[in-house]
Amino acid sequence: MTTVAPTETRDQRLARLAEHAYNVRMHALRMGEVQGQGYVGQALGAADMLTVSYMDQLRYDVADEHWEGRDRFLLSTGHYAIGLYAALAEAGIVPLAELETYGSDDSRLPMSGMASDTPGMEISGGSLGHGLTVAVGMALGLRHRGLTEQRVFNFLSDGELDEGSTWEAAMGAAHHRLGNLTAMVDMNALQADGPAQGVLRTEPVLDKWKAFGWHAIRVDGNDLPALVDAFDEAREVARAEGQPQVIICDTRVGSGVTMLEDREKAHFMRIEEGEWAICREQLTARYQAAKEAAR
Ligand SMILES: Cc1ncc(C[n+]2csc(CCOP(=O)(O)OP(=O)(O)O)c2C)c(N)n1
Ligand SMILES: [Mg+2]
Repeated sequence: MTTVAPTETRDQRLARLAEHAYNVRMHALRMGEVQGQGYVGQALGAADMLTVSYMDQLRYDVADEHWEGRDRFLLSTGHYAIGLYAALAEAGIVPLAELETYGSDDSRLPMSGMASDTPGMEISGGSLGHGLTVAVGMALGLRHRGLTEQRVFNFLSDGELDEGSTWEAAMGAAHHRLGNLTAMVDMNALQADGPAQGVLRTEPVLDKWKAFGWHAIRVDGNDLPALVDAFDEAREVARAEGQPQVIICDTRVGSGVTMLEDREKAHFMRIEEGEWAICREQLTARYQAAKEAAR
């Protein structure tokens, strides 16, 4: 099942996605409030990438998470699980009411992504730098089994570009001509220890992926029209046999909520009790203003 409605105009498609992205951010705030803290900044920053993935690009069956014909979405970054749960809820794979259990004992939505716990969670992330290696194996496996229409998507963080295993996997994907593999990198310029480029300089990132044999695209990851174009371009390139694609997305931590966008210590945010309502108001105001401007 694909979520793209074939009769939609581009404007309708973008308006629909903008609403989904707003909802995804709301879901993330809802979960964040349950715990009073968490990786909320990453979830908001990656909300547009996750929205385009789940509400526009991926094929899946809401009623059957193990459907063989599905595209696989692998979240390398276990700590981004709150963002993925928000997208899974918007897609209807995780019930909305369940978001209230986020991070609690016996919840199917633990703070770090666990394949054993959550519907639609393909791998357990957390130990960074492993997602792309698993994605390469999965893409090879699909091809060997003759599942040539199915694609593997891997969501990576910029911190994972510091891991040697990521680049081994990148080399392997090009060597095996895995055209059914699409990576997306959340370049939020942040790591646990501070600004990403201060921890280890990885630029020029676009040139590096190209040199590794990938079809590489770089976009503003909070610009929905640009993101849609980038994903469409990757889909044009995608084949069971061919060139793997990477979409490098420059995002802003906390995107959509003004008071969180410039927060220091943004890797793991503590948000005070009275601030959640303000976060929601700011998100809604920004969304409504953009909607008006698009009229
Ligand atoms: C292999 C490995 N090394 C170190 C860590 C500890 N760690 C957890 S999050 C993180 C930051 C990684 O960068 P990124 O994912 O870009 O951080 P964010 O943008 O979420 O701040 C690190 C180093 C880990 N989880 N796995
Ligand atoms: Mg980062």
